[in-house]
Amino acid sequence: MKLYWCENTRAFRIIWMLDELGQPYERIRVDVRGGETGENKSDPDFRAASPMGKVPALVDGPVKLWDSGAICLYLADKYPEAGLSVAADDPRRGEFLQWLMFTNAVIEPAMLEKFMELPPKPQSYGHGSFESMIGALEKGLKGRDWLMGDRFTAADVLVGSSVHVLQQFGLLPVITALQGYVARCRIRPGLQKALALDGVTKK
Ligand SMILES: N[C@@H](CCC(=O)N[C@@H](CS)C(=O)NCC(=O)O)C(=O)O
Repeated sequence: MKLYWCENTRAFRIIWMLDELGQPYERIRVDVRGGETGENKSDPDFRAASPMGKVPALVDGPVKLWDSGAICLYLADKYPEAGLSVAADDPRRGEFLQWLMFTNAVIEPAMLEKFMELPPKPQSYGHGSFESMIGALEKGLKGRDWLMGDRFTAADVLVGSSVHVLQQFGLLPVITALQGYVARCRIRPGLQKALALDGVTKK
């Protein structure tokens, strides 16, 4: 597998995910901040893998994926022995998918609303509001170590990575269930590895 990656981007999620899986891969840096002349930005293999020129992108033989949520689900399903997915015939598959989509569909647009200080329009925005996003997350994590209960899954890689960023930016409310969750995520070796990589290669 080839992972197109850049430091300090959403690609850190996939470094974490691949570490949880223990699968080998090649990491290729794409300087997404360097314009068209940035390292590997116009590499035809990268452009073929990522039509929008964004990272992360993953190539696995003929398979090309260019969204962190899709990549996490693909990898979790491809390596079921790692226990990061919930099988298609499991009654809890729906709940798993719900949380798996929550980051890109709800947390990220809600974060943007907060960062940009956009006027709240909870009925128009698909993500509702920053507050309703936090409320849903708190409810989902109450009394649980992970989103699916005792089991850490790919949904935690996605949600955990965004909650980590929220806390870095001082936006994570002081709510026991959320603070405990981010602390549990931060001691995962895969997240530490992803963050170290962001630090050491930072330009
Ligand atoms: N929904 C995508 C978003 C990917 C994305 O926006 N990546 C940013 C870095 S975090 C990027 O590559 N930006 C460079 C650009 O758009 O040129 C995902 O989650 O993978």
